[in-house]
Amino acid sequence: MNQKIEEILAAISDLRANTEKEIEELRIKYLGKKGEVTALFEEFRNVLPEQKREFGQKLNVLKNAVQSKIESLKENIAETGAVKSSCDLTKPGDRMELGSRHPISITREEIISIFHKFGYTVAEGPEIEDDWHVFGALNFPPEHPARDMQDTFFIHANDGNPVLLRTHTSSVQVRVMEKMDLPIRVLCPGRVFRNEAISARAHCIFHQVEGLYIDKGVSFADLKQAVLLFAREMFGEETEIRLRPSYFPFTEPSAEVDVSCNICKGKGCNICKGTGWLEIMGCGMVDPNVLEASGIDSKIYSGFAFGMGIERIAMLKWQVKDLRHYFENDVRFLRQFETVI
Ligand code: 2NL
Repeated sequence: MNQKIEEILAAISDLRANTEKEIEELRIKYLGKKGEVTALFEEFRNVLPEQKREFGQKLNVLKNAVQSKIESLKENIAETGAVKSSCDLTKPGDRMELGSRHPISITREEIISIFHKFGYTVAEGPEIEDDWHVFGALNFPPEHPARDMQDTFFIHANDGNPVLLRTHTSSVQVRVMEKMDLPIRVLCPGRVFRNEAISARAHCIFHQVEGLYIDKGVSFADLKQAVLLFAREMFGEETEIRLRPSYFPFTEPSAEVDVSCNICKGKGCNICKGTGWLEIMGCGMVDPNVLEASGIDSKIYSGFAFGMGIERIAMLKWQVKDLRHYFENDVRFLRQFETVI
């Protein structure tokens, strides 16, 4: 009996309960009709008369200890709604980390908002394309090197028709020309894919914005003016442009556009490699074959188109030296753009 009293006394200091139901279960375990303490009181009847005084005192101490433990568990629950914990609920919480826009998104939105003022809307289309929308409708001859495995990611062939990843967003403009009423003024932003070795200046996935304007009487002068206004909105009021003759299968004539270097103001620095000029895009008058391939009468309508790499525009704007920063998502790089928008 002595040993049992000691055991119960040792056990009660460690008793824990989270709910009133659990406390009631403990009360029944010790003090209920068939409880452990109640059983000891039953046993007390058989104790020798000379030992009754000693055991009587011990049993009363035990009963009081169990009762006061149960009372203190009840108080705990009434005070906090749960057992007191080591957590200080009055302390301020952890700060929520806010993300920032990616520089490619910031640049894409800026390009779109500039052309929005000139009346351009945005169109998007599939990244996985067929040969017709990427090459055929854009006046690429069957043996053109851009169709080569080395430049284009081919996925598989559908009844002999290649299925591939688009190498430019012109494919979306072809879809617009096939479906939409004229005149057309559209911007096509999106990811494009080229099978190139990754370096500081090239990546196999990059982002483009292409633009297309088709109406009666659209001229090369209109193209020059649109490009000049865009360059001044994007790079500053002082910016000058220069057009160099170039070649694309889908435009004739074609040109590459340079802007005056806004770092050295045209004097020549290491950003513009001493030339005072930076290339920003390619452009040209839409080849009549391209208009006809999408069912537009090239005797009545003419148009211009342009295309630019978003990574390149963002590199020029913020002097990013290595294209790979855009794809690595290193927060030390990304946090620098927190204050831009
Ligand atoms: C560049 C050059 C260019 C176009 C894209 C285009 C689209 C259609 C018809 C005609 Cl549907 N042209 N797009 C025209 C000239 C240049 O992109 O350097 N892109 C990064």
